[in-house]
Amino acid sequence: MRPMFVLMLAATLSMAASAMAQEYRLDDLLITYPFATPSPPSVDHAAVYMDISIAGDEPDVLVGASTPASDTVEFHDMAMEGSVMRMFPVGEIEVPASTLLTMRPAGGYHLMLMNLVAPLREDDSFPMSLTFAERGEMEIHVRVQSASDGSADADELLHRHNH
Ligand SMILES: [Cu+2]
Repeated sequence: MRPMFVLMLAATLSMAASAMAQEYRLDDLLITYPFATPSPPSVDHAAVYMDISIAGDEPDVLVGASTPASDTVEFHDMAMEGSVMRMFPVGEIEVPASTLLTMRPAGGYHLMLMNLVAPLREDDSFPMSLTFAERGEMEIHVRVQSASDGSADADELLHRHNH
Protein backbone atom coordinates (compact mmCIF):
# COMPACT_ATOMS: atom_id res chain seq x y z
CA MET A 1 0.00 0.00 0.00
CA ARG A 2 2.69 2.42 0.95
CA PRO A 3 4.54 2.76 -2.44
CA MET A 4 1.14 3.22 -4.13
CA PHE A 5 0.28 6.03 -1.76
CA VAL A 6 3.61 7.74 -2.43
CA LEU A 7 3.04 7.51 -6.19
CA MET A 8 -0.40 9.02 -5.89
CA LEU A 9 0.90 11.81 -3.72
CA ALA A 10 3.66 12.55 -6.25
CA ALA A 11 1.10 12.70 -9.07
CA THR A 12 -1.07 15.08 -7.08
CA LEU A 13 1.86 17.36 -6.33
CA SER A 14 3.03 17.53 -9.94
CA MET A 15 -0.51 18.37 -11.05
CA ALA A 16 -0.61 21.19 -8.54
CA ALA A 17 2.76 22.44 -9.76
CA SER A 18 1.72 22.50 -13.41
CA ALA A 19 -1.53 24.26 -12.54
CA MET A 20 0.62 26.93 -10.90
CA ALA A 21 2.97 27.51 -13.82
CA GLN A 22 4.95 30.70 -13.57
CA GLU A 23 5.02 31.46 -17.29
CA TYR A 24 2.28 31.64 -19.89
CA ARG A 25 2.76 32.05 -23.63
CA LEU A 26 0.47 33.41 -26.32
CA ASP A 27 2.39 33.36 -29.61
CA ASP A 28 5.48 35.47 -28.86
CA LEU A 29 3.92 37.18 -25.83
CA LEU A 30 5.12 35.94 -22.45
CA ILE A 31 3.45 36.49 -19.08
CA THR A 32 5.77 35.83 -16.16
CA TYR A 33 4.94 35.27 -12.51
CA PRO A 34 1.42 36.65 -12.02
CA PHE A 35 0.61 37.22 -8.35
CA ALA A 36 -2.02 38.99 -6.26
CA THR A 37 -1.69 40.50 -2.82
CA PRO A 38 -3.97 39.38 0.02
CA SER A 39 -7.02 41.52 0.79
CA PRO A 40 -7.56 42.78 4.33
CA PRO A 41 -10.97 41.75 5.81
CA SER A 42 -12.71 45.10 5.26
CA VAL A 43 -11.42 45.62 1.70
CA ASP A 44 -13.34 44.23 -1.29
CA HIS A 45 -10.68 44.74 -3.94
CA ALA A 46 -7.17 43.41 -4.59
CA ALA A 47 -4.34 44.03 -7.02
CA VAL A 48 -2.76 41.60 -9.49
CA TYR A 49 0.77 42.04 -10.83
CA MET A 50 2.66 40.31 -13.65
CA ASP A 51 5.48 40.84 -16.11
CA ILE A 52 4.64 40.96 -19.81
CA SER A 53 7.12 40.81 -22.67
CA ILE A 54 6.84 40.42 -26.44
CA ALA A 55 9.74 38.79 -28.29
CA GLY A 56 8.81 39.96 -31.79
CA ASP A 57 8.33 43.49 -33.04
CA GLU A 58 4.52 43.67 -33.01
CA PRO A 59 3.29 45.50 -29.88
CA ASP A 60 -0.07 44.67 -28.31
CA VAL A 61 -2.63 46.14 -25.92
CA LEU A 62 -4.16 44.47 -22.89
CA VAL A 63 -7.82 45.37 -23.35
CA GLY A 64 -9.74 43.01 -21.07
CA ALA A 65 -9.47 40.71 -18.05
CA SER A 66 -11.88 38.59 -16.06
CA THR A 67 -11.76 36.09 -13.20
CA PRO A 68 -14.22 34.11 -11.09
CA ALA A 69 -12.51 35.73 -8.06
CA SER A 70 -14.22 39.10 -8.58
CA ASP A 71 -17.15 40.79 -10.32
CA THR A 72 -14.95 42.86 -12.61
CA VAL A 73 -11.29 43.61 -13.29
CA GLU A 74 -10.03 47.14 -13.91
CA PHE A 75 -6.67 48.30 -15.19
CA HIS A 76 -5.04 50.81 -12.87
CA ASP A 77 -2.05 53.09 -12.92
CA MET A 78 -0.57 55.08 -10.03
CA ALA A 79 0.70 58.63 -9.73
CA MET A 80 1.77 61.03 -7.02
CA GLU A 81 -0.91 63.51 -6.06
CA GLY A 82 0.96 66.00 -3.93
CA SER A 83 2.73 63.76 -1.44
CA VAL A 84 0.24 60.89 -1.70
CA MET A 85 0.45 57.97 -4.15
CA ARG A 86 -2.98 57.40 -5.70
CA MET A 87 -4.25 54.82 -8.16
CA PHE A 88 -6.65 55.53 -10.98
CA PRO A 89 -8.34 53.44 -13.69
CA VAL A 90 -7.02 53.40 -17.25
CA GLY A 91 -8.91 51.89 -20.19
CA GLU A 92 -6.14 49.56 -21.33
CA ILE A 93 -2.46 48.77 -20.89
CA GLU A 94 -0.13 49.11 -23.85
CA VAL A 95 2.52 46.43 -24.17
CA PRO A 96 5.45 47.64 -26.28
CA ALA A 97 7.51 45.19 -28.32
CA SER A 98 10.95 44.15 -27.04
CA THR A 99 10.42 45.96 -23.74
CA LEU A 100 9.72 44.28 -20.44
CA LEU A 101 6.55 45.58 -18.82
CA THR A 102 7.03 44.99 -15.10
CA MET A 103 4.20 45.40 -12.59
CA ARG A 104 5.06 45.56 -8.89
CA PRO A 105 3.22 46.65 -5.72
CA ALA A 106 5.65 49.56 -5.38
CA GLY A 107 3.78 51.55 -8.05
CA GLY A 108 2.62 51.81 -11.66
CA TYR A 109 0.31 49.53 -13.59
CA HIS A 110 -1.65 46.72 -11.99
CA LEU A 111 -4.90 44.86 -12.52
CA MET A 112 -7.54 45.57 -9.89
CA LEU A 113 -10.06 42.94 -8.88
CA MET A 114 -13.23 44.87 -8.01
CA ASN A 115 -15.88 43.40 -5.67
CA LEU A 116 -14.06 40.25 -4.62
CA VAL A 117 -16.24 37.15 -4.34
CA ALA A 118 -14.24 36.20 -1.21
CA PRO A 119 -11.22 37.71 0.55
CA LEU A 120 -7.89 36.70 -0.99
CA ARG A 121 -5.68 34.85 1.46
CA GLU A 122 -2.02 34.02 1.11
CA ASP A 123 -1.45 30.74 -0.81
CA ASP A 124 -4.84 30.95 -2.55
CA SER A 125 -4.80 30.84 -6.33
CA PHE A 126 -7.34 31.61 -9.00
CA PRO A 127 -7.65 31.53 -12.80
CA MET A 128 -7.79 34.70 -14.84
CA SER A 129 -8.35 35.28 -18.53
CA LEU A 130 -6.63 38.12 -20.35
CA THR A 131 -7.61 39.60 -23.71
CA PHE A 132 -5.04 41.25 -25.95
CA ALA A 133 -6.21 43.34 -28.91
CA GLU A 134 -3.93 41.63 -31.46
CA ARG A 135 -3.05 38.21 -30.08
CA GLY A 136 -6.39 37.33 -28.49
CA GLU A 137 -7.26 35.59 -25.26
CA MET A 138 -5.17 33.59 -22.80
CA GLU A 139 -5.72 31.85 -19.47
CA ILE A 140 -3.36 32.27 -16.52
CA HIS A 141 -3.29 31.25 -12.85
CA VAL A 142 -2.61 33.87 -10.21
CA ARG A 143 -1.18 33.00 -6.81
CA VAL A 144 -1.80 35.10 -3.73
CA GLN A 145 1.37 36.23 -1.93
CA SER A 146 2.43 39.09 0.29
CA ALA A 147 3.70 42.11 -1.64
CA SER A 148 7.28 41.47 -0.50
CA ASP A 149 7.30 37.71 -1.24
CA GLY A 150 5.58 38.14 -4.61
CA SER A 151 7.97 40.91 -5.66
CA ALA A 152 11.02 38.94 -4.55
CA ASP A 153 9.94 35.74 -6.36
CA ALA A 154 8.99 37.63 -9.53
CA ASP A 155 12.33 39.47 -9.51
CA GLU A 156 14.21 36.23 -8.95
CA LEU A 157 12.51 34.59 -11.94
CA LEU A 158 13.39 37.58 -14.14
CA HIS A 159 16.97 37.46 -12.92
CA ARG A 160 17.18 33.76 -13.81
CA HIS A 161 15.96 34.56 -17.34
CA ASN A 162 18.48 37.29 -17.92
CA HIS A 163 21.58 35.30 -16.99
CU1 LIG B 1 -5.67 49.75 -8.17
